[in-house]
Amino acid sequence: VVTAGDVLLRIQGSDLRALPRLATLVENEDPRALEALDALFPLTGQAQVVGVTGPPGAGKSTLIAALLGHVRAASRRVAVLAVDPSSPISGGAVLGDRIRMMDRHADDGVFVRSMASRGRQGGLAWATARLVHLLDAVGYPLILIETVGTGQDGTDIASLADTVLVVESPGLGDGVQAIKSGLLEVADIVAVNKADQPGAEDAQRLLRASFNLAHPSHGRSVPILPTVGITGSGMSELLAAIDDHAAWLAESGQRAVRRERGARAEVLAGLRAALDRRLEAGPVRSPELADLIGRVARRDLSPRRAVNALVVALDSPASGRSIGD
Ligand SMILES: Nc1nc2c(ncn2[C@@H]2O[C@H](COP(=O)(O)OP(=O)(O)OP(=O)(O)O)[C@@H](O)[C@H]2O)c(=O)[nH]1
Ligand SMILES: [Mg+2]
Repeated sequence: VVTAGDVLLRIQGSDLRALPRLATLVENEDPRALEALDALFPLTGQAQVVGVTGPPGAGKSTLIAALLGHVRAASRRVAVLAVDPSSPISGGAVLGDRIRMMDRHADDGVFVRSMASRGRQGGLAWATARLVHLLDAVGYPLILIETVGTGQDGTDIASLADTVLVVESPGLGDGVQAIKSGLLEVADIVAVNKADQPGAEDAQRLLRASFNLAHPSHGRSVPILPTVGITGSGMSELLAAIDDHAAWLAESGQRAVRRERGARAEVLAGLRAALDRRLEAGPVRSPELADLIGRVARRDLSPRRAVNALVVALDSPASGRSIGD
């Protein structure tokens, strides 16, 4: 088993051979790996985390594979996580396949991992956040996360990422899917992919108009860039837009705002999951809870008031040690 100390030593020696194994252990929520991650956490916060999202089949995986080519050509290291890759709807190729097609699998400046969101609750698997922290801690300066953009996932990716790249493609005659999905509200950059196909210019115009109408931008205009994932056309502009956004986040103070939002979302999601796990694990031994349950059973207290009393206890200053002791 890899200990936090082992990992730190190896990382300081630039030895990342333990990384895939540690990533698997973290993904499987191995207790010792999670402790290693806790120890590594202070090293995080250096990476630019880019959430790549958009409708099924828009070309996210293809685009990421093409973008990797440019990132590596600039000798930059990059990690890619794909959550629930290849939706059954589009039948698109999984990200790993795309990257192998580009013959980059042997390149140790690239770390690629696909994660299924099987059995995990809360839209985008919050397990992804842990892998992001791991990759950040071991020094990947750029981390791309592919996820199909629907409802909850869109909001989660916006909490997790510093930069949200929404990948759109010319619609099948029914307008632009991202406008309907509400994804544009979280977009920092929009790629209109499949720009080789008819309707791409219309899609760009439609998107531009939609941004002019709404969407808080904090004084920044959202770039809308044509791309062709299958040829790599538009990739240098896309990478430049990602770098520009990173610089803007730092200058505008928005990075701190986003990090705060992300920390809050992750802690609250973790709290919900931990509560669920704890409640499923068996009877709660707390005398306060037993007392409340007894009162509900005797019709002395309504279930709603019992729950309220428990939730209020979370705010009590007298509830014991502070967290992290
Ligand atoms: N013509 C054209 N086809 C493209 C382009 N980019 C991707 N495709 C094709 O679109 C299909 C879907 O591409 P993927 O990269 O798998 O799309 P995705 O968004 O990752 O799909 P899911 O992960 O399943 O949601 C594939 O057949 C790609 O070859 C492009 O720029 N132009
Ligand atoms: Mg994909």
